[in-house]
Amino acid sequence: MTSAVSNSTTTMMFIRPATQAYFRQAANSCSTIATATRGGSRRAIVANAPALPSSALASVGTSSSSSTQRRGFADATTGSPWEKFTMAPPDPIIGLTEAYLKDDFPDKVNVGVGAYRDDSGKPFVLPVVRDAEREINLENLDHEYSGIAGCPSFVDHALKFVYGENSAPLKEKRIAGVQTLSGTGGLRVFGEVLNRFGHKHIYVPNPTWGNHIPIFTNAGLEVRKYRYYDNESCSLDFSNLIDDIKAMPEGSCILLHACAHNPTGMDPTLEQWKEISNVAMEKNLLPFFDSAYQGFASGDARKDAAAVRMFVEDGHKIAVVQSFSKNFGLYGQRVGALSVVADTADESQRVVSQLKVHIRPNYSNPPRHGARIVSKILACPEKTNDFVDQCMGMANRIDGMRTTLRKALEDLGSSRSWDHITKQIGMFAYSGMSKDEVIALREKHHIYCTLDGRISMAGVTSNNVEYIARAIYDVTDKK
Ligand code: PLA
Repeated sequence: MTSAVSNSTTTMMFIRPATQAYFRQAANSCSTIATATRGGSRRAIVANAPALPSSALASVGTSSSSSTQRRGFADATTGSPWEKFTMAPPDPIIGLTEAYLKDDFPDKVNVGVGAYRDDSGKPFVLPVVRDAEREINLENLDHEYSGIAGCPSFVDHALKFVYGENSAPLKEKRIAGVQTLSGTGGLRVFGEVLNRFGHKHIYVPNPTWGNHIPIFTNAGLEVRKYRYYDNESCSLDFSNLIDDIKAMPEGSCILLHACAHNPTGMDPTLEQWKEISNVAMEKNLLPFFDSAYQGFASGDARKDAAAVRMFVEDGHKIAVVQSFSKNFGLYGQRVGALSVVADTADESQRVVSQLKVHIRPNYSNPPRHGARIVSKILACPEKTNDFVDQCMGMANRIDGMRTTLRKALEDLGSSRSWDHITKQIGMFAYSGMSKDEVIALREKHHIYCTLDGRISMAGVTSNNVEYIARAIYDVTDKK
């Protein structure tokens, strides 16, 4: 068997706004290397590079008490400690929004970052979120610190949301849960905890959300990839996925997207999840679910949690990180949770204590407001129903746009097949466009999507879908 389980490269593409040359340079660059002089020796700082070794961190930590090291860091001629810092590349996803905002073309389109827009292209605040906020405002709450593990009632609701009210380990108080700085913060905390408790590597799907790689690298883990997607057939590469899982060292941690895989929009079927669960059990793997789109994917939160719940029922001691950015539309409020299924209630308390050890020196404790909103909604059956309807409304609008975009491309007479656009689910269409086509889309038509051809369907509206289809047709068929 030839396994593609491989060490990741941490190369990340980047884009810059202004000129064609800029875009070309971005597309061709794998990393940006800057050099800094520190303590007399030159070090290479690579964009999205692995975390500094602990010896280097130690010297950073002590530099403030050492005038020699301070002098070594400063430039000899100007004396500025920052002289040698070169401009880092923009983030491959968030950097697109920055470039889009600078573009003054009237029909520009941002389908880069996965942030939901209503059909008029505006950011959408769920009405039930507005209601909850109004009630919270009337309560005249204070702004005291939260606990390190966050708001306990939020954590309770978050766990029920993903594991289900009737989850056995939940009832037996065997699930260790903490509030986190949204999904990203939970991923980072758990990455650090894995590293602290002896894991040297983590497996992520290829492809995966780009930020997974620097998150885990910075947490001290080597990021390895398992095969996930077949670009030829635009579908799940299931047999190679299973082969790669079988080739993983016993006990490895494997990151799985709970639903609406980012960027491909292709999830395993329930039968395929079962097979993954069985193989993971044979290899004694630690399944770690990134659940960033629960409810947002199919419109049904229970359905979107099916894989997580199946793995728990199969007896895996999984970990789950939840984001409430997309489903509740609380992007900037940074609402998330991290949880771990333990053997006993006592063990789960010990796990929480260790999670707190990592959170405290990191960001001390999480923000309150967004967690209060989610708690308020999930504590009230009526509000929960409103949430379900409104979340379904977002999922349905995206689904409708998938059909419209595909049809528009077909009506234009595109020579390519676009049926994967409607086969995929969740926020993104993994279009299959090449890097050059994506760049042409941006340069000629002011449409911003990521260099891997991922289109955020959440930014496609009745007003821009025709324009997007014509532009895609132009860069893929006409060239
Ligand atoms: N996990 C996955 C799979 C994600 O797609 C995202 C967000 C996160 C975690 C983190 O979300 P949070 O920290 O806001 O909870 N991905 C977005 C945004 C939607 C981003 O890149 O930050 C994306 O455009 O891919």
